Amino acid sequence: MRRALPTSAAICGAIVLAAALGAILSACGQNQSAAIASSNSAAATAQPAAAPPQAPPPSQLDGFDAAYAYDQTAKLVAFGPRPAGSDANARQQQYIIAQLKSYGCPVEEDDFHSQTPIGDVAMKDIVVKIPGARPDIVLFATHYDTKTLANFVGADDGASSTALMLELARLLCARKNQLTLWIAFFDGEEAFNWEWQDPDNTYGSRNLAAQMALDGDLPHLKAMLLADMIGISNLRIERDESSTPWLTDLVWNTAARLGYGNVFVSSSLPMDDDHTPFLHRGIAACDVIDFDGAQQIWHTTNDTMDKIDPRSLGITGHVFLESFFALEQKFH
Ligand code: 1BN
Ligand code: ZN
Repeated sequence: MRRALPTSAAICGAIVLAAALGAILSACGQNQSAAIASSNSAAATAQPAAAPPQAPPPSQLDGFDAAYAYDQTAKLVAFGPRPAGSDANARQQQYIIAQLKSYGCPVEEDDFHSQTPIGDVAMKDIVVKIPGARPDIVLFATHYDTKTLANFVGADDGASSTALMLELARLLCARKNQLTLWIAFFDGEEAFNWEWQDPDNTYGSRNLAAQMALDGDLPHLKAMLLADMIGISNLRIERDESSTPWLTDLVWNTAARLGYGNVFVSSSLPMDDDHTPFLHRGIAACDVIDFDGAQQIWHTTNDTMDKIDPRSLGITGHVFLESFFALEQKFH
């Protein structure tokens, strides 16, 4: 392990203890025979959920806890469909903010309104701003809203990269960083119409890029790394043709050095996503997305927790951490 970063064991311990206590208390509150009868009938009909593959230990991933990121993915999915403007989206916002604050992260909320095909929608970008020794900024980003589609819970498309960023925030808010690091959780990435057609998409990232320009932060922004759809098994991430070549090289070279050359492959595809508003403003940006591999489940009700593999979260988390360290070397 390259640096001592905090473990999530203490947090997990508290959560497990609270969950166990809750389960005992609720079981105690039920009529015992009714509880046994209902658990017997559930056992007769329900298929046992397959256990997820074993996550690599944090000691192999610079401290990144892939099992914890997997649990966070499940917790986000449990909010149900969470398109921008929905009640579930608002509950998820409060959960993300509470998690970040529990890690000691400095959190800012940016509330804004967007004109969309369904009218005015209130949205919120959540941005962690971790001061570093230098004013140069690296921006990590994800979107946390889900596509408007009945029963769509976005385990891969929305939850996986949001959980990844939560775990990166837990580690990097506790580290003394050389570069200033911002971690953005964007609302409103998804189009409200079925088709992805400008300007009906990337509402949250367009809002942050415009805000950074207004506030004079954009000249300090050296690199933007976006994660989207990084949670499925047999992850295979192609280079994005519209991303900035030197930054894509830095990420792909980092992945190869870590032994993930079979995941971060050399073929490419063109992507439009939350990095685009930053590219349009002249910022180096890179989209880390497994779009091809996830096409079977993309924007379908099959994008569910059983498709998520903690090993994929671990690989992506490891690559983001080491890419940040490589950027610290580059801009020292
Ligand atoms: C990613 C996840 N995207 C939407 N949900 C962006 C995208 C836009 C992907 C167009 C494919 C085509
Ligand atoms: Zn999507």
